[in-house]
Amino acid sequence: MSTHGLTGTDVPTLDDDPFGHRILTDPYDFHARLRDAGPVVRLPRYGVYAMGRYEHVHASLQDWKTFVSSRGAGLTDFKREKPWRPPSLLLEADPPDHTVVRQAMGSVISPRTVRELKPVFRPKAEALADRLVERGAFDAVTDLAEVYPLQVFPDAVGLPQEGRDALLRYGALAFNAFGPHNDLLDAALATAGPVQQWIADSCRRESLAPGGFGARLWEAADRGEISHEQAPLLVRSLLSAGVDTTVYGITNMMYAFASHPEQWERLHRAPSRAKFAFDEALRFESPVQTFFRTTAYDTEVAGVPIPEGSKVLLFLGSANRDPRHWGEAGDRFDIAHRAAGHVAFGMGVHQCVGQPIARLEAELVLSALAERIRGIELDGVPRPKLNNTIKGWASIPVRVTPA
Ligand code: OVM
Repeated sequence: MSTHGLTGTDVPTLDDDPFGHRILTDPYDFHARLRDAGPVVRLPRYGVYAMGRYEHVHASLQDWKTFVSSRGAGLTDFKREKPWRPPSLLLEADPPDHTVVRQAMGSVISPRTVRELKPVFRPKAEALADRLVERGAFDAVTDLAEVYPLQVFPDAVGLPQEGRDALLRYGALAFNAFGPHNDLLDAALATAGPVQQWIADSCRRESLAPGGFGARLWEAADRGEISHEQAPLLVRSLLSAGVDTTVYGITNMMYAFASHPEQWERLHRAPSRAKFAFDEALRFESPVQTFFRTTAYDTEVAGVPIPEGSKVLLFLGSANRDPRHWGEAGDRFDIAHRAAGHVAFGMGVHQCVGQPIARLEAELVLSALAERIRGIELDGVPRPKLNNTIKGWASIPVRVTPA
């Protein structure tokens, strides 16, 4: 670590590339160095500031007036550079605009919606669990985590059947696009044309089946809660944030258990703990690792000055293991941990609005498996899947013992 004077004050500086393959594959040593370097650190490679400690990540996420989202939640500053797509009305907006749109989305994804979806989602989780247990060995990513969300979510939105394979590719593109224009973003952009076209077509009113989330967003426009111009962009938010996030959430949860078989045994003895186990897995290996904010004016965090217009990279995955907050147990996966307060869904006005759906999917899958499976273990070497923002695995071979 070196320190360079910026405004006369020393700000710790790290030369690492947090979007390079090495750190994306295994970020945890870097996270520890980031937290130990100070509450605010400079990453000169990208000309940005970074925070990795729970206290300051948490506080910055809550402080939407200072750390704005309307200039982009990625490396691109929308005030200086053209975004790769029209900005999201939810993620890339501030109050008061954000508040209106968030309310409309919140009325469509309500606790009631989720109660109604449960009887639709549950049998599919149980049927999939039955098939996987019967096989005895399967890939927790390609046979489970990439399968279940796509069995339930696109139908709940009311999407056309044809072309749904675009969903995962669009998610990979959107999450890579928060990072720098590196090899990962280039690879996603190479096939982006038809993917973006399918997404745009699917957001139109005519494409969306009655009764689904998509149609209900258009109905919110009919009621005047949002405008008819805003409706397709809100549907786009569902498609951007609703698929990969849950795929990676279930993936990382299965990785945590497969690499901690003793935790699975405890879950098997008490499958009703699935809800808490999901939170602990999100804390332990957070799917969304980072988001940027931009400072709206000159500010100061823990005595460190940050000038107006600075991009600030918030390391959610690092905050979720910070020993200053979680103690030495922060690095351990333990389903008895009180993981409440983790920032894997964000915090503050932007905290994940789709959370009830993500929880429903993950809890149904996990409890169905926990009831049927006594033991789980790795049956091969997991292969990581690299993305500038979302952390997960391409393959996790597992072997299971039926109950
Ligand atoms: C959006 C959105 C929201 C959260 C995450 C995200 C691609 C996108 O509103 O489009 O990631």
